[in-house]
Amino acid sequence: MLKTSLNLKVDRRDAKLVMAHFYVAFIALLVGGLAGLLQVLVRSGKFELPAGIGYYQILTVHGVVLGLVLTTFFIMGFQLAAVSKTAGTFTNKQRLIGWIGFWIMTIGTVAAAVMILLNEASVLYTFYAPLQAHFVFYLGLTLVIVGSWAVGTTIILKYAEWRRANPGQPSPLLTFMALVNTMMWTVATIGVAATVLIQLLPWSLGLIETVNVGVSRTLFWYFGHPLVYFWLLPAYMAWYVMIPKIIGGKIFSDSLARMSFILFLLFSIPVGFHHQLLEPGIDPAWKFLQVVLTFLVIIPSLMTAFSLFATFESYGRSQGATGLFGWFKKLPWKDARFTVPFIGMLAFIPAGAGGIVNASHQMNQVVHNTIWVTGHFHLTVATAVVLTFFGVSFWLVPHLTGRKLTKKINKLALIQGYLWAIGMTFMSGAMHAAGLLGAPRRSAYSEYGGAAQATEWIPYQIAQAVGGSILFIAIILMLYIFVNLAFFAPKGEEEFPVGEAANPAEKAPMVFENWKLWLGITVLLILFAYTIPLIDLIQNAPPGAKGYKLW
Ligand code: HAS
Repeated sequence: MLKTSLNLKVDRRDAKLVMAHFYVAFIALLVGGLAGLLQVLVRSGKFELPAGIGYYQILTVHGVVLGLVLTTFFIMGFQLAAVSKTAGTFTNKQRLIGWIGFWIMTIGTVAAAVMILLNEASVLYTFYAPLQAHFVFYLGLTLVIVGSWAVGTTIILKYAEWRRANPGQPSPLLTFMALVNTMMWTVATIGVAATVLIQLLPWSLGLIETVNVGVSRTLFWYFGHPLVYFWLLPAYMAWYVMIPKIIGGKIFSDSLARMSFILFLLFSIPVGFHHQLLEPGIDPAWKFLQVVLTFLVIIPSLMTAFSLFATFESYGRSQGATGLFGWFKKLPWKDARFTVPFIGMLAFIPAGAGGIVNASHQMNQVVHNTIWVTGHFHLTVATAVVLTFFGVSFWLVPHLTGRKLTKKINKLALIQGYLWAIGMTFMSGAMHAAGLLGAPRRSAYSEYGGAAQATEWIPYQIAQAVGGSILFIAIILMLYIFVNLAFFAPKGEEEFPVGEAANPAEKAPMVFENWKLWLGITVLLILFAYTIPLIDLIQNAPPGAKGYKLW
């Protein structure tokens, strides 16, 4: 064990910074969850929004607040906690930069949220041009990103300090992972910052009249795909490092975990075209290349699945399990810190399979822009990732607030996880099925003039409403648990679980810490995958688009 990974508790001052991020994240869960409930009710055809509130306004609230705000704030808080715990307490300067970042992100969030609530920015979370929002919305999003860079700087500075103090040593695994995710995020957000600052902001201010839609979507997806791995990697941090400790087992291999994170850094970014397979203006050869790279980014997830199975099986066998699946019974099913993220892992198997369908160029033609895709991302981000974040909160929030996860709350947490699994099976299952029948995504309820095909979708839309309502109950339960763990649970000590590798003698190769090498390959891959298609999109652009406000 390295000396700095012996930090028993996250320092109180660091804990405050982490909790500040969590407060925003859980407020976002409330607001976004409510919007989600309203949406499924509207889409069932049995309910209309009151007071002239628009469906697309609510959909924008839901996507932005859950997809961008909840995730970014939770992840930044979680990574700060992980680094503080394993690389040591932040210096005052590092923490100050973290606080500055937190406030910039919060101000940006409020600005964007106010514009959506005023119905000035009902452009959905992808804010595709030529839909045009109020400039304050774009400004708000810019601030969220700039703020996240500042918080990321805190992590990078701590990592650098640790490396200086421990020359020749591999950094603590959790710190390493948080660093990789921070670097991926930084490289990826350059794309969205570019489209917002160079295209959308001046366009919404009237400084330029038209916008090149192809370029703006390409820059968005250059960011949009690594964005989903930015959500996923913190869940993988919990799966690789915390879950083994919680069950009483070991990390299968420290080096394998690092390698899978490096592969994410390399392959997460040059794959954005798999979101644009049906868009004109991009040569199919470049789409094909990015589909191949997409299949490469599946490999680290398969490595993760392998490693998790190995951890579970080794632990089960060490407890006397026999037979092919005997280990399954030995897992601590009554511990919500394990079971709730485990439901997330289970969901990630069909979720990942769905992703592979999406990425397959021809099959994408069947599912693209149908509600199948919505079903896919409710299994990935809204189950695998979010249930893992909830599982983390069950021990991290009391650890930070000096309280205990009681038996009663543990039980409620389990119920919350089961409810989520049931609600999501209904909702996401129905979305997948309706999508295959052609039901569009991003659309309010419509009978499409009584078309026979549209009537086929209605039973599935009712199933979505049933599932969505169960999910909303689970959200309320989660909020109750969060408030309890933050303010009311009995005082005490809650463990911050950090697993150890099965073979402690195995030292991770130092080449994993060679950032010039990894960032160099990352940049080369990006240049290779994007330079020519982007030049093409600019040189052979159709006339630019004026802004539209269709709501
Ligand atoms: Fe995706 C669209 C392809 C993963 C999120 N995706 C989306 C959108 C979102 C999203 C939000 O190629 C919609 C964007 C929009 O608004 O338009 N996705 C993939 C592929 C993967 C993938 C190939 N997606 C994710 C993750 C997300 C996410 C992760 C969020 C966190 N996705 C696509 C494509 C589209 C797309 C196309 C565009 C569709 C279109 O046309 O618009 C892969 O990374 C998936 C790999 C995963 C696996 C599974 C590994 C399983 C593990 C669990 C092990 C379980 C254990 C427990 C050990 C190979 C690690 C088991 C125990 C037992 C006892 C059984």
